[in-house]
Parts: sequence; structure tokens; C-alpha cells
Amino acid sequence: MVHMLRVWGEHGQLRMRAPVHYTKELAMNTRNHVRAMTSTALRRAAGALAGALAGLVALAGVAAAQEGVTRQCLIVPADVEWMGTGITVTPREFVCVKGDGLWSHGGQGVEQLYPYYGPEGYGRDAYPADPEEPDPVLHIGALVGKIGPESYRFLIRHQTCFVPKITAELLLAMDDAPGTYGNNDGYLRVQVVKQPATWPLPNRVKMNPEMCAPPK
Ligand SMILES: [Ca+2]
Repeated sequence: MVHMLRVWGEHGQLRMRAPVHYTKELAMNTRNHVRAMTSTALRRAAGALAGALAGLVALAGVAAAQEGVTRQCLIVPADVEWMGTGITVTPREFVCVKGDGLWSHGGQGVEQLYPYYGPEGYGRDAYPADPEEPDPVLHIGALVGKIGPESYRFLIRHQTCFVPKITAELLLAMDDAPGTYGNNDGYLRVQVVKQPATWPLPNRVKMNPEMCAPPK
């Protein structure tokens, strides 16, 4: 088996590639040049090794940071006005909710279709008859949540993370006008990830609601 010697330049380009049994001759002819290049290559290798070790240490840090993380999968049907999740959230937690799938709020609009869309919602297809009346819908068809049955709803759409102000059960639903859930169809897979709310809070939380099993 012929071992190949490879020497890289400062910018990563391959400077030299030769069978090892040629290297003695090369070294005799251009000893100083090869020595300089080889030491550069060795320095690069040592640097890469140090980088890899630092990466392993960082990964260990991530693993340690993920202690206390809980991940739960839910199915949120479009036709349930508010679904209790059985998940209690507290001000000591950083909670992320992410949805995936297609659902529909029905066809009660001026448009001649039954739209199906994701947790981002559909948008408004009709306006309240009385502009003085507060509109009960934030964004029709969007995934929304409440913390406890008496609180205001908030938009989740594709993903929202938050630190709750109170301790209560997380409730989830499609946003639709109260009493008009009967003609809704479909469901979302939803993942809820909770972890201790220690600062600095995470900049990114990896979530995969698409991996949650569909309803049986
Ligand atoms: Ca509806």
C-alpha cells in the first residue's frame, strides 16, 4: 500500500501530493521548503484537532443545557374551540409551541372555496358587520393559545416561545369566531418544549412537530 503525503497551503489549497516513498528524495532536494510546508500542515492539523475538541466540549455544554427539557406531542383538532393540553406552564419555564399540518376554518366567507392552510392561518375573508364591535378573531385559522381558561388568547402561528406570567394550563385552538367551529376540518401536530427559564434564554429551540404521530 502506497501512503500519500498531502501538504496544504495557507488557504487550504493542495500544495503537494506524492507517494511517501518519494518524500525522502523530495526532502533532500527541497528540505527547507518541505519542512516549512509540513510544519504548516502540522500546525493546521493541530489547530483542527483543537477545534474538534472545543466542539466536543461545546456539545457537552449543549447536552448539559438540555437537562430539564421536556418535549410533548399533541394533536390539536380544528373543530375544538379550546383544547386543554394537560400541560401546566409556570413563570419559571421557557415554553415553545410549534405546529405543523393543514387545517380549515370552513367556508363561511365571500370566497368560493374551502381553504386548507398551516398554523400561520388564512387571514380575514369577512369583516365584522358592526365596526364598533370588537372583533373576537385575532387571525382566522391561526394556531392560538391561552394560559388558563380566563386569559386572553395569543398568536402562536408556526412557532412562539414565551415565559408565562402565571401558572396555569396551556390551552390551544384554531382561531375562529366563537360558535363557528362546527364546520372546521383537519388538525395540527403540535410540539410543546419546556425548559427552565434561565438567562440567557435560548436563541434557538430545535422542534420537530412533523415527527409527532398522527391521531389513531
Ligand atoms: Ca368555522
